Amino acid sequence: MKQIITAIVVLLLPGLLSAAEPQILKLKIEGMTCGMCEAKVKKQLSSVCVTSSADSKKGEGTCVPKAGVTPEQILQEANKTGFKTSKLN
Ligand SMILES: [Cu+2]
Repeated sequence: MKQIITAIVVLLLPGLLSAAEPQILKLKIEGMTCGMCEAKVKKQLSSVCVTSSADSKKGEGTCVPKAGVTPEQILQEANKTGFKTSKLN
């Protein structure tokens, strides 16, 4: 009986872990020069991301997508800011 339970846990574990861990999308954001630019990107991303970040020095950003949001939708939203955005991962 114990073996069966162990087998079930082992089988279910990868699925549970991937469901619990939100996938962070890494973005390349070109053209940001200051904190205002970062704020503009983050504000735009707030409609599609649970949390987001933007770093003008690195020219990068991150986004934890809201449920059901695709990476394409996030890029579309980010590109509305005028800063050319592409996926890093
Ligand atoms: Cu700026």
